[in-house]
Amino acid sequence: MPRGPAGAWVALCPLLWTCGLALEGGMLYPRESPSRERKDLGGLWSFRADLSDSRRQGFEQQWYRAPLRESGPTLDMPVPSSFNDVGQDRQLRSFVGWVWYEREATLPQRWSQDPGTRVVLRIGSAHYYAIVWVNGVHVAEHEGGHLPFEADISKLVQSGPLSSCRITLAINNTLTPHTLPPGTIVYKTDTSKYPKGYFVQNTYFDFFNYAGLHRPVLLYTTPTTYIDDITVTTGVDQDTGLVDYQIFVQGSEHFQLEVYLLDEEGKVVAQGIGGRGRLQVPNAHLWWPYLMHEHPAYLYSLEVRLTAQMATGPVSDFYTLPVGIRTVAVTERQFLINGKPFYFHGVNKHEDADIRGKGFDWPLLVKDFNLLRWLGANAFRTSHYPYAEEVMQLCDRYGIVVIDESPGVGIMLVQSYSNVSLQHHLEVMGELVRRDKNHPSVVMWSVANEPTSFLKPAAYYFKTLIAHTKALDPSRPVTFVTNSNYEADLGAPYVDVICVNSYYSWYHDYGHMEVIQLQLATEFENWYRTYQKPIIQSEYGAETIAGFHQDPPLMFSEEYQKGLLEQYHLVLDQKRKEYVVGELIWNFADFMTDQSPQRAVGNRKGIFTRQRQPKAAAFLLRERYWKLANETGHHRSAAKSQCLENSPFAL
Ligand code: GCB
Repeated sequence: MPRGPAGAWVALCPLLWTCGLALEGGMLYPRESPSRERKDLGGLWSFRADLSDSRRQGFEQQWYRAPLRESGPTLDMPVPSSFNDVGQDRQLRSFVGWVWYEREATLPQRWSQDPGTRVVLRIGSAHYYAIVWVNGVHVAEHEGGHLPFEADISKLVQSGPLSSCRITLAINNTLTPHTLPPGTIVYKTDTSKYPKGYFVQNTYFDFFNYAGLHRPVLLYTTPTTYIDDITVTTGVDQDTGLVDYQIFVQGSEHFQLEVYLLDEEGKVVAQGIGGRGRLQVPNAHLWWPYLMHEHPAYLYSLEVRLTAQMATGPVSDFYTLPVGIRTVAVTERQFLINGKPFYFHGVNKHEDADIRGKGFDWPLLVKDFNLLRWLGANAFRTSHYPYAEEVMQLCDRYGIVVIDESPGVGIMLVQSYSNVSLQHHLEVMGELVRRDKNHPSVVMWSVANEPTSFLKPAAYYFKTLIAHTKALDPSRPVTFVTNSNYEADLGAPYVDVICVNSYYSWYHDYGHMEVIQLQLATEFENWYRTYQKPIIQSEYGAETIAGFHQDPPLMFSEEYQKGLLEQYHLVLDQKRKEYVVGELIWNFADFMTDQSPQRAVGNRKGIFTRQRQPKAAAFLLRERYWKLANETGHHRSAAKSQCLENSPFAL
C-alpha cells in the first residue's frame, strides 16, 4: 500500500511501502549460551548517500548486487553511529533520502556448514526505513527507527562454499504524516527563491532526526529447533514470589522444556517443566527501585532448557532471562511498586551525544547511569522513543524505573490520526511490548508525547491505542504525555496516570517566576478534580547556557534555571502529599535539535551539558532527590551498599 503524499514518496522511495508486517515470533535479546553464539558486526562499514535528484539511483543501478565500491566512491562509516555528524560535509549532515551501508562478515565454518545451525542477522535499530540484502538477496524490510528486527539467513549462508557474506542495507530517514514520529516533505516550488526540485523535511518534534545504524548489528546462532520467545509476569503472595512464564518454541512440535529459577548466588530456588507454568519462590527477594530498599534491583535468572528429538539426533537450546519479581499498581492517588507508594524523582533523557548522534556507545551509557545514581534519580522516561535494549538491561540491574515511551512524538496533523497511522502505531506498540515486556524496570508504557489530543479524531485514536496496549500487556499501566488543556484532552479518560508537561515562566510569562506557583497549583487541581488519577509532572525546565550567570536571574542563565525549578518544587512538595506521584526534569542533558532561532545549537534545558558536565541546577536537584529518597527511610543503607559515599547523605 502506498504510504504518504505521493509526490514526496515517489521522489524519494523506490518501492511501494508496505504497511508494517504483523508480528511474527519473538525478539529475545541475543545472549550467548552453550547452544548460541554471537558475532558483533560493529566497526567500519562502507557507506554512500544516494545524492541523485530522485534518490533512486541505488535501486536503479542495484547497488546491492555487487560490492558497494564497484558502483562508486564510498566513505568509511562507524557502526553504531548516526551518519550525520561524523563528517565535514554539510550536505550529509542534513541529508534526506536513502543511504547505503555495506560490510563483509566472515563466519565460523560451522555456521555455514552445519544444517542444524540457524544463523540470524539482527539489526538493533536502523532509522527510519530499512531494506536488507545478504549476498545481493533481499532478506528483510523494516519500518521504524527504534526497534530491532531480524532475518533468518541460514539458507543463504549455507547454500554455497563461501564462508563470508556481504550485508547491504539501504536506509531512508524520510518521515511522512504516517510514520512514527511523523514528518512531512515540503517541496519549495517558487523558482525565484529555490532551485528546481528543492525540498525540506519538516518534523514536529524537538530533536534532531539523526539517522543511520544506531545500535549494534549482530549475527547470532540458535539450533534449528529453538526457544523463540519467553513471557514472564510476576506477582507476590505474602512472602512468596510468583513467576508466571510462557515459552514459545519454533522448529518442532516435539520437545521438552525445563525451567530453573536461580537466585543471585546461582542456587536453584524453583523449577518447572513445560511451556507454561507458575514458579513459586518462598521468601522471595523482590526487585526494588534504586534507593527504595537496601538491596535494590534483585535479579533472578530464569534458565530455559529445550530438548528436542530431530531426525538428525537430539537438539538442545538454552536461554537465560534475568527476572525481577515485583508488582505494579495504580490507585486514585498513588503509584505502587510492591504495594508501597513510589514517587518518581528523575529525568527525561534523549539518546544523543557529540559526533555519534544517536549511536549506541557504552562509555556514554555507563557515564549516564553513574550520573543518574549520583543525582539520586530513581526513574526516567524514554522520551521520545524506545531506547537501546542495553539501556533497559542497565535499568534492571541498577533499579532505575522506566516509563517506556513509543516513538509517537509530534502527532499533530489530522492525517496522523488516520487509520493508516493508527494501524502503524498499534504495530509499533506490539514491537515495543514484545521487546521490553520482561524488564522489571519498565513500570508503565507511554504511547505518545504531546499529541494534539484535543482534535476530534484523538478520542478514537487513543481509546483504541491504549486498549490495544493493555491487551498486549495487562500487567502494566498505560499513559501518554499531554500538554493539552485538562478540559480539552480527549485521550485523558483512557490513561491510568496523567502525565503533564508544562513550561511556566518559560514559553509564556517570560521571566516571571513569581506566577509559577499559582499556575502550577491550579493546573494540578484541575486535572485531579476532573479525572481523579495520579499525576506526574512529566516535563518542566528552562533553557540554560552553561556558564551564563545573571543575578537577579535572567532567562538562559544558570540562576534562572535553578530559580524556576525551585518554584516548581514548592508546589510539587505540597501536591505530592496528595496525588502527584512524580517529577521528571526536562532534560537530563543538552541535546541536538533542528536549527531554529529558538535553539542555540540544540536544546539547552539539560541539567548537564551535552558533554555531561553539571550545571548549577544539577546540584540543586541532587540535593532534592536524595532528600526525597531519604523520606522512604531506606536510602542510607542503599547508598552504602552501592558505594555512593559521596552522596550528600552518605553515612
Ligand atoms: C516539550 C517536548 C520536548 C521539548 C520540550 C522543550 O514539551 O515534549 O520534546 O524538547 O518541550 O524544550 O520545548
